[in-house]
Amino acid sequence: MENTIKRVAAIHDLSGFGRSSLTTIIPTLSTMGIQVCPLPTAILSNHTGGFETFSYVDLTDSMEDYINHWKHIGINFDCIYSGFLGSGRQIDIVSQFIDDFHEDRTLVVVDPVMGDNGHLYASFTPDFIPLMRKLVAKAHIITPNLTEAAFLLGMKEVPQTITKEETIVWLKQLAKLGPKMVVITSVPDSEDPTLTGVMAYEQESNTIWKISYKYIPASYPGTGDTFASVMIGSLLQGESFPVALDRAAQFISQCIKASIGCHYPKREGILLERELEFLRNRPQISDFEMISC
Ligand code: PXL
Repeated sequence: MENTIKRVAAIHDLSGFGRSSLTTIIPTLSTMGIQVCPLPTAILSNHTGGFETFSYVDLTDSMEDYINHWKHIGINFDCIYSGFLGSGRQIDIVSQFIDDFHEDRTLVVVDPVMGDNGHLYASFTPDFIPLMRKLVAKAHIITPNLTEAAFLLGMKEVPQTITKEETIVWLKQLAKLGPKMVVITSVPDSEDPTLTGVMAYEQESNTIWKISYKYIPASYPGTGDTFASVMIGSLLQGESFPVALDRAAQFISQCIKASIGCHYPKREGILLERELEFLRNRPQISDFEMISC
């Protein structure tokens, strides 16, 4: 029988505690029947969102040798998915990796992990932002949160609220950096404070997609990694772009609902282990909005 398992190169850090990056990406994509090949960028004792201290081993110097062995054994990928990068030099390494491993069928997803809630994460300085801007130019899809989108657009301050019309302008400006599809996660709904959502732009069809779900006043680190993983898993399973976004948004919303009533520190992340089984079946598609522009 032919091997039909799709394969993803996941270029992210390994944080030992807190449910982010590789510790959420691997179980999420594996549950969806996708093989994950990690290319670790750094090893941390725990992620940097909400913990005062962390140990940090930068793996920049080992990445090129690691990649050369992948070239030697001749593996190829259905998707290249990068996230948290530990140094400016890693941007060049990932950029070269995309050039070397990209084939016609390869989906390139760059999650420009840099910050959240208006601030850069502790391990980044502002000079990283223009470097990340160069990397997003190589992606088919980028998945910034509102903070990362603002930084990529060169803003110094991140607005607390944003209208649908302003988000559409941001999405189109981000697409001008190079990616064909731009997804902004965690966009508050300026017309209805009970809702939050994801807005996306597909350049080829000039279409905006808006997926809304009930706003729950809780923020957990690592949800961006889970969101992008479910989106990628769905696309590799053959779903359309809006359905992949809808599945990812529904899953995050469900995980937050499952976690919020349990009393533990939010910095430990969503209770992914409890919800993973729901990724095995395709949920009903919810009402998403399509805006042709
Ligand atoms: O989930 C994003 C992320 C990835 N990697 C590290 C992080 C964070 C967010 O806090 O600290 C190390």
